[in-house]
Amino acid sequence: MQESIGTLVVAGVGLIGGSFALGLKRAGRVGHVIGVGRSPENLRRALELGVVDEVAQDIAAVAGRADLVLLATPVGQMGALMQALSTTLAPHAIVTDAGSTKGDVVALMRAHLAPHLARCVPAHPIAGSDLSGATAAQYGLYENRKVVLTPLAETDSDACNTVGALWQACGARIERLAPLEHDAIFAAVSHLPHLLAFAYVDMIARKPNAARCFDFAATGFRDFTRIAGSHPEMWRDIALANREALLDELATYRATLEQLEAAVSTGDSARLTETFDTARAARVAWN
Ligand code: TYR
Repeated sequence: MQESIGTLVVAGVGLIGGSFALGLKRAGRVGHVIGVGRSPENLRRALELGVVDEVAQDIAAVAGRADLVLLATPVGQMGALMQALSTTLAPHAIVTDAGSTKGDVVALMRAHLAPHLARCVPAHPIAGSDLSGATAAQYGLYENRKVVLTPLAETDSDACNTVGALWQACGARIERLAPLEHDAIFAAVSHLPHLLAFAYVDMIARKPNAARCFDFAATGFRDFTRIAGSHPEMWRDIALANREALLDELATYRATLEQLEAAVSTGDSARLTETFDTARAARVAWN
């Protein structure tokens, strides 16, 4: 297992990839960071801010120098990146990712990096915010956050432990899950609420009196909708990548809403109280 790495290639130098690079730099665990991305403007800022030491627009041009590649783009771009990597990667190089979905990333690794699976470590840092881009990157983002690893049967323990150690150097705690369980859990506690927040704000924005509504919206609105300010492309890709689990959660949520709708319409106060009591107790216990 390596405690530190020579050259890190980060594809997607945003909040997540940028904060990983910064965390490793502060911990003295990385020698050189190459940032790869589609936006020259974002890469320029990443360089200026010292998040990366060098930039490139084409991952194939720099992947051969990588000891570790972190894919931190929206998951919809990861297949093409893996394909571009596959021919140039050094045999020892580790490939990991920061995608919010894991079943699709595992399948993409199998499809594009078949000869390299021993060095593939699918991962999901449970951290972030509604902010995005290199300017949002920060040193302490992963302090006391969970990072879930979903290694393949083929992943060697050296690669897995190295990735774990690097996240720990950023302050994170390592957990392991099977990809299927991972995707079911995050459909419920992350992907569904993001979809709901987007749907709800979209609904309000389309009202004829939207401006008046936003004018009077206050704390409850802010708390419920912060995540509707998240990166649209990232969340589109997550919704499509985890579609089955997300559809299950949506169906359950719809049924729950319909029950509440019936309770409101029939004036079933016992039903409303029961739902609110259960929810409140669970939420208070979680906090
Ligand atoms: N969007 C979440 C927030 O604003 C952060 C997050 C997003 C965490 C995606 C994990 C993840 O997969 O709090």
